[in-house]
Amino acid sequence: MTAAKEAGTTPFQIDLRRYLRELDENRDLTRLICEIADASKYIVNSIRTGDLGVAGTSNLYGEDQLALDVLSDRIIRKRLLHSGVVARVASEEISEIITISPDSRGKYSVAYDPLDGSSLVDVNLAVGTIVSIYEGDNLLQPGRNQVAALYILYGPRTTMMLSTGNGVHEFAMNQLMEYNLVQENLKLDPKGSIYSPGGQRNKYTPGTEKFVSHLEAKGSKLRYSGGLVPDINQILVKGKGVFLYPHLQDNPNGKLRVLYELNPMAYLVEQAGGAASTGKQRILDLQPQGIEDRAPVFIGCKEDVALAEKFIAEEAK
Ligand code: AFP
Repeated sequence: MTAAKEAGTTPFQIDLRRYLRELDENRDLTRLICEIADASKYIVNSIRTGDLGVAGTSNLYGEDQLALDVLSDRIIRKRLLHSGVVARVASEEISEIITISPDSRGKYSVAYDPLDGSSLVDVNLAVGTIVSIYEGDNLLQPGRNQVAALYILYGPRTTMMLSTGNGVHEFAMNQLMEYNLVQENLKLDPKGSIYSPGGQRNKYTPGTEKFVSHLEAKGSKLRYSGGLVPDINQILVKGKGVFLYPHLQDNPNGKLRVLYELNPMAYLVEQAGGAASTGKQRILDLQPQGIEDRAPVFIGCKEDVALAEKFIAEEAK
């Protein structure tokens, strides 16, 4: 039975904290997730009204940081610092892992992208916060060891997609800026009918080109916003589709970051019955070498991802 049904209420009446309590989640993990949820209230406000300019600094990838990137990072980091349950953090906006508590017993480590897709804020498209959570202090371990992952999508509505390893559940921010359950246990169909292709098409390798041509030939609809969070959210909520940011002829690792983007998204999509692959191996089995690692990705409905892997294996022959 679902937590919503056990409580004898409609899903809309269950808030995030209560939902996690009813799922019998660890109290410290619940605290951590709720701290991130609280931080997102301030990020929403910054996105709505904040400075759209550059901060004059760059991140570990050498990309210009926007004032909003820096502010969102500070908002989340401060919450994690004072939560009392965090050992280490890594942010896409800072160049090293920060130790918050040297004693990691019973604590969590968090990798996060505070404002993914921030270059879309000036054109008023949707952006998001992505979070990956591990027990202990090791952030350089395979993503299959995550104990929770979530993203928050700042679109026309603010929603959160969360998994603590028991399915993936959607919450929406209400007028009091609290998250209430919208739907539990989202599931992906085996095959999708939308596709989100990242990277320049004329740089695709033959296997990826064949995969995308196949999707087009079967009538899949193109849905690509330039923001990973809204693109993955569309696939999860509609229950069908595949997102790719593949290896390119001049860039074997694609663009997206393993710790901050791929692992948490792969965890959520697998929890919904989907798959996430580099084209050659499961994303969640990658052993990160450093916080800056990138990898190609094919993520979404299981059969679509398997087909991409098949075409990519054939290109190697
Ligand atoms: P920014 O954070 O630099 O805007 O990048 C967003 C992102 O990492 C991810 O959210 C998108 O899926 C991807 O980049 C889009 O990349 P392209 O601009 O190359 O399509």
